[in-house]
Amino acid sequence: MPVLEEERDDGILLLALNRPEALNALNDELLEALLDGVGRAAHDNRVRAVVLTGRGRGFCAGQDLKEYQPDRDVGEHLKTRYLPLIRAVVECPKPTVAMVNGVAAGAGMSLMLACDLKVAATTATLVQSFVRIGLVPDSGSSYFLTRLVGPSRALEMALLGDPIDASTAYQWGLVNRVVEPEILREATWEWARRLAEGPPLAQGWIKRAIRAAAHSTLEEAMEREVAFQVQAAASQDHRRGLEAFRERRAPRFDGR
Ligand code: T3D
Repeated sequence: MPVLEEERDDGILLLALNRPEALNALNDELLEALLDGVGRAAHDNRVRAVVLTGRGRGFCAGQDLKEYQPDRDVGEHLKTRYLPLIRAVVECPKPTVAMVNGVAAGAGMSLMLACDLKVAATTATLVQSFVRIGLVPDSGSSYFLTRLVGPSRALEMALLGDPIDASTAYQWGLVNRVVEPEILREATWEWARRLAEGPPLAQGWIKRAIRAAAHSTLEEAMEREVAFQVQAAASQDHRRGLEAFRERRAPRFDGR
């Protein structure tokens, strides 16, 4: 069985971590497959939205601790395996959605946080488990968490390592939507389908603008908005959007 399963549904690419016996913990094979999958999605014009999920009862339990020796070069491993993956998800020009079916722990939570939108089952939990094994948040967790929930809650999660449930994650802004497990796929697809029908060029610029705004001044952000808007306004998708608006029908965007 492949450690990463792929399903295609029109413009939606589902990447499903498939090591359910280990709650989809990340070994090198899975890390490589994920980097490859996200990288291919970025360049495949048929893919308009990417959904990440886990098979079984977990989303992702972070680094596989059974295939890990503390005497290895952790810095090298993070730099060559985890950081490229997190960058690939964040920089993917297509919208990414985490379909959080169960526990997201350690770097598994970082992976979830790197996605643009998060739809969680009521049964999902999020845990900054690093501290429980004497480690510190990595793979972007300190960055994403602090920006999303502020330093106080980020410190609470990172220092105590207690799991939070989906409802708390929603209240804190870590996930966008919480639904019953039976309708997780349907609810995720509802958004993924809309994203897949959206204007790809504008979506790519939206992602870059919002991400960059987190560490920009107002002036820098407005300058960036102008640069992106000039390009968006020149796109065929924009003309199609305007036509559709005037004709009172849904637009068809194709990324030109
Ligand atoms: O160099 C580097 O790579 C450094 C990078 C580090 C990045 C990191 O991600 S460090 C953080 C690593 N992850 C963790 O510390 C999480 C460890 N897991 C847990 O704390 C718990 O399993 C959970 C909170 C995630 C879930 O708890 P629970 O009670 O629902 O499930 P469980 O019974 O603990 O686990 C179920 C099975 O999954 C179990 O298998 P078994 O023993 O019944 O055959 C368990 O061993 C396995 N499992 C869970 N997490 C991992 C794992 N196997 C390997 N690696 C895991 N991370």
